[in-house]
Amino acid sequence: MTETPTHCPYCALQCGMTLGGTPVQVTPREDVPANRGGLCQKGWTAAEMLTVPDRITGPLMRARRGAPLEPCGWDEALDRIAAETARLQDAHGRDAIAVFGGGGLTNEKAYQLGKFARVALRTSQIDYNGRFCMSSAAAATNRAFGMDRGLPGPITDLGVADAILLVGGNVAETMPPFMRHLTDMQGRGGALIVVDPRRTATARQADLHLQPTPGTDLALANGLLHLALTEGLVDEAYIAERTNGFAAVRTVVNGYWPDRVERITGVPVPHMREAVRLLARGRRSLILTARGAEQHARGTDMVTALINLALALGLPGREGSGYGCLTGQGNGQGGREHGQKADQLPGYRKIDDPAARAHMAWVWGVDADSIPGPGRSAYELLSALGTETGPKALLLFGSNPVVSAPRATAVEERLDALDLLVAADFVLSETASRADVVLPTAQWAEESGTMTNLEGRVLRRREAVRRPDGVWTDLEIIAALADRLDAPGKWSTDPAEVFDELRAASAGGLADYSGITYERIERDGGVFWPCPGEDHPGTPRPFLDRFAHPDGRARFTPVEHVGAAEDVDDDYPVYLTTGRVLAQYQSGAQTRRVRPLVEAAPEPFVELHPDLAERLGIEDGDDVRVASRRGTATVRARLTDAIRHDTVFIPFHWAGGGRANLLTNPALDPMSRMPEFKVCAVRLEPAARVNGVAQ
Ligand SMILES: Nc1nc2c(c(=O)[nH]1)N[C@H]1C(S)=C(S)[C@@H](COP(=O)(O)OP(=O)(O)OC[C@H]3O[C@@H](n4cnc5c(=O)[nH]c(N)nc54)[C@H](O)[C@@H]3O)O[C@H]1N2
Ligand SMILES: Nc1nc2c(c(=O)[nH]1)N[C@H]1C(S)=C(S)[C@@H](COP(=O)(O)OP(=O)(O)OC[C@H]3O[C@@H](n4cnc5c(=O)[nH]c(N)nc54)[C@H](O)[C@@H]3O)O[C@H]1N2
Ligand code: SF4
Ligand SMILES: [Mo]
Repeated sequence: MTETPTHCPYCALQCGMTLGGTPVQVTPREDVPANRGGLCQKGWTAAEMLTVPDRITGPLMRARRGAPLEPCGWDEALDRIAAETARLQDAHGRDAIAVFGGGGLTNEKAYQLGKFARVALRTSQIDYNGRFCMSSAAAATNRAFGMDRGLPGPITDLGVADAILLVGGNVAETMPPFMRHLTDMQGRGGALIVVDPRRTATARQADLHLQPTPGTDLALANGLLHLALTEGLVDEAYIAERTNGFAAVRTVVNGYWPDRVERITGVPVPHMREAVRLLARGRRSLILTARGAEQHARGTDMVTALINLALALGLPGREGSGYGCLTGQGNGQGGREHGQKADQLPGYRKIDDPAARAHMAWVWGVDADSIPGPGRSAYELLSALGTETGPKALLLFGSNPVVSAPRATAVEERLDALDLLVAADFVLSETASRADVVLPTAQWAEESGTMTNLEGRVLRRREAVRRPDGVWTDLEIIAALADRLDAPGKWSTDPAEVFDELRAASAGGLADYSGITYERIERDGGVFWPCPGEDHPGTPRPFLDRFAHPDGRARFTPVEHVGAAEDVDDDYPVYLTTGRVLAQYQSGAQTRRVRPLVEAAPEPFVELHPDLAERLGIEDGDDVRVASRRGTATVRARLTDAIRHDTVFIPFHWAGGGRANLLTNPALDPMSRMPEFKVCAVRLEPAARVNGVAQ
């Protein structure tokens, strides 16, 4: 039986696994440092996705809005898309067609999708779900370091750290094998400090848990830096030698004296003092953020405050230390480098940079003037669909925004206002089921390509099983559409060929992949970018000698706490935060189809403190109506004293009336355009039951 070494279809840890046998069996790989023989329940059950009964194996189309989706041929489906595209672009201009991608797509697909938008459709209207994911951390690291790469070094650096401050990440549920690196560290005497409004499974493993009000991490970070200054813990020599701009930050954090920060965050002063001492105690410390610190209307500034702290302690650019963001989706890192972002060209180049445009025009064999400029960011794009001035058609590859976008009902209205919605997916997700044309794609183990994991290590995803008849790969779909649109240049359907083009496209850019080959990845177990030549070893730790700004220095930026975009008041007196549970992935389009995962996490719920529940007359297991200014969701109450009294938590993996995103606030960060998924104001009440159904 052939055994194929590959990686998990889900999150950014990209755990190594071997696939083999019939039916396909998953075996964890020992040779991949990220998981070293571990997998989470989603990884163990990943093969079940290959045989889900409602897999789509042929294109579907509806004759008109309101008519049912019916099977059709590939030519018919693709011809209709091409004809409608031409008609809409003739009538409304090139930007009439929008493209929405995903951080789960391989590097090859992400690159080809960006090229398709710019060269075949010549639309500026492309963005992707990564905007909802780590865009605030990306904006903050670009500002501070001149470059955005997830972790500052190999994941094994974590196991030998002296201390790790993890802000807004619940890795025990979102990347379970990641915990090994943290417990390795603790086993060697290192300290884990977790900042989370909930005492999560991760927080329970911590040496110190700080439990702030959602949306107050910036004040906390400034408070920690204030304490570091008063206790003489900042690294003045490093600040002088490797950074710019500390004076302004010093002035701002002066105003964040401990009692004030305790009032804003609810974190007791002794806990803050302890956290700073632990962080400053050894030579190797890391500050890591995940979505809890980033998905805010001031997410970029929040991450910046934490980077300021890291810089003041002299951590970034030293082996084994630094600041890192935990990317989320399987290719959350690579997906943000190769041009599916509204403002970006491949190699992490800026789309409004004339040199970048000239380079890409050369690679693509087109005129630089024909490459469109920057488009709308994800939520702005979704909100513009079908409006007077917005796109009239949307091509969707690898996202399910009906469940995952903020203020989901408004997004549904926009999708329904389109002339044409096309979804490429392997199942009828809630968004695909609203489409006019559905194109069935190959998935994960049925195709090959590369993924860049949270370390910045480029890995090989290998084909292990034959895809069902009637299903095309995303690259085949893009090539067939490019052909029908008479697009110039080459549109290969072979991932290896597309990767070679991507290498040339990225050459000289920040995310330079030009020295990475499939052979090298296989031989070395992955290659870290940047890797500007085949004789270059790759870059596990990018900032050891210099930061990526022209002067080689990191930049401090002073930032002030402003609080959540929507604060609690008499009408909506409770904070809502949202996130994940172990057994479900994202919008649930995949994991809600895998039986053991459904058994483990069958339905949405709201986590609330027993004291709050008592005040509201809610008991464990009751149906609860949770209302915000955007809408109402009905979910099951789960009482736990692990959450603050003033905050409730709803995971966002389910569709329908229990959707967390019926409630969330789409207030956007001014720099990253990240929506505020992690805090809004809600009201709770027991739900009435009519004939046994919660109302
Ligand atoms: N099981 C599972 N694993 C996943 C995913 C999944 O859907 N399911 N998705 C993957 C993806 S794409 C991503 S982005 C990652 C996300 O990984 P994480 O960031 O770890 O996941 P979340 O649950 O979104 O948020 C983490 C924590 O932030 C806390 N939090 C909420 N508000 C705040 C706040 O204001 N401040 C602070 N400090 N903390 C706050 C929440 O209580 C929560 O415990 O997970 C990846 N892995
Ligand atoms: N309230 C709230 N909302 C959130 C978040 C939160 O914390 N709270 N987190 C946000 C974050 S971090 C993220 S990353 C988003 C994610 O949310 P989504 O963008 O909805 O992500 P998925 O559910 O992974 O959707 C991927 C879809 O594409 C399909 N798919 C997977 N791989 C491929 C492929 O290779 N090709 C094609 N054509 N299709 C594919 C899957 O079947 C699925 O239907 O949700 C965001 N929404
Ligand atoms: S932690 Fe992530 S990559 Fe690893 S098995 Fe679980 S879902 Fe897959
Ligand atoms: Mo994400």
